[in-house]
Amino acid sequence: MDDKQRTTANTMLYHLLYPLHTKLSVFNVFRYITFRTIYASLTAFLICFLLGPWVIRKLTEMQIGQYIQEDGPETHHQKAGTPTMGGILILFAVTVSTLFWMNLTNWYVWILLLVTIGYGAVGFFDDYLMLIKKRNKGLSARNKFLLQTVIATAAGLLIYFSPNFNTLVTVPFFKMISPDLGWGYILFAMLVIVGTSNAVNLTDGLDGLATGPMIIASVTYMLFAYVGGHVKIADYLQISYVVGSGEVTIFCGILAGACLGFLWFNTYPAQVFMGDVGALALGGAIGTVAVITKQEILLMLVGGIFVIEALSVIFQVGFFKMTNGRRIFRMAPLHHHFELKGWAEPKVIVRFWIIAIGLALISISTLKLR
Ligand code: 57M
Repeated sequence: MDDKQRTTANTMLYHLLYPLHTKLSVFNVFRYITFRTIYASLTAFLICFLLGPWVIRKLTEMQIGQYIQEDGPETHHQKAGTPTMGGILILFAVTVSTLFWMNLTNWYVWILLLVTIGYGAVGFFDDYLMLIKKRNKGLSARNKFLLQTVIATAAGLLIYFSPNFNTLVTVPFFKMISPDLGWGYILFAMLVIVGTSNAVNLTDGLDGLATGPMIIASVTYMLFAYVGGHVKIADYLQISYVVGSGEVTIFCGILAGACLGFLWFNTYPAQVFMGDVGALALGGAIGTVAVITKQEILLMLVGGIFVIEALSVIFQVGFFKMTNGRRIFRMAPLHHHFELKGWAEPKVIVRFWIIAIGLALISISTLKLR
């Protein structure tokens, strides 16, 4: 089955334009996942790029500016008042492009939107409370975790009950090992989604630091979704074939496009931050992509930067508590450590991007290396 056959697509644009294919054969291209991925990415990119200045102006007018923690690195104090909650724009671009270009009869499309918009709403609430309280604290960690868990469990259940979805877990580098988690898969999916969302959120502490690796991870999963959703290629590469997951390729392209458009404004020196509304949503989205494409564990490598940042916090906080105030790093998450060592902000950011690209390449090699 090739990508043309599988997508008796039901996108809005498809409905509008495909009937014309009898008159103009060029409209046949709407059936191809590859074609729709390219234009869906461009749509998301252009929405962020073109609406960015207007959104930044509106956020500034509404005084949606960042409160900076006093105990952070000094260089961050000058960032006070930078408009935040730019993630609203990312969410808008992702939703519009998804509705326009993706096959709306595909179950996975709705699960992806549920998590992305659901986590965006949790983040929005968190950012909003932060603005009302006029300090760098929004929802309590407990409430945030609770809401994230509810949404991720709903997604886990929906994925579990998706037609033809199996509960085997792919272990990178070990083709012969794929444990079947049965019902436990729902809990596993929940952990992947919640964990990734929080890890991306922790990473989002320097200009473009989360946006860059999000683009890299999305492009990497774009490839995995395409090959894993294509029965012949999946068979050839001996990876899990997930019926209908080819459509997720388009969603990954959309994530990458939206982040790229946002990065135009979020790159150093940032004109806007994404806020929790963006960070939680993007993390939840890529976590869900990893589950649906059955490349769950691989996300630890593809999103290695997010993992390293989260681990730095876990170790720092653990060590801090166990030793009554001693530290492993000058400050966690890890990017603060390098800042306090005197690295210029862009140097930390770009070096983290370079590592993310390296990790993505190693991840792609798992298609052959096992
Ligand atoms: C949110 N938020 C940024 C912006 C962004 C457990 C603990 C380690 C948690 C952690 C924490 O709260 N992390 C989550 C991190 C904040 O950015 C906002 O938050 C959104 C993402 N959620 O979109 O709206 C600041 O980050 C900077 N920033 C940029 N450019 C960007 O594009 O420069 C963000 C985006 C912004 C801006 O300055 O204000 C944040 O860092 O607050 N807590 C921490 O990270 C704190 N770490 C800490 O306390 N470490 C301790 C250990 C023992 C827990 C230690 O190592 O000693 C530090 N964070 C800050 N100051 N700001 C501590 C000091």
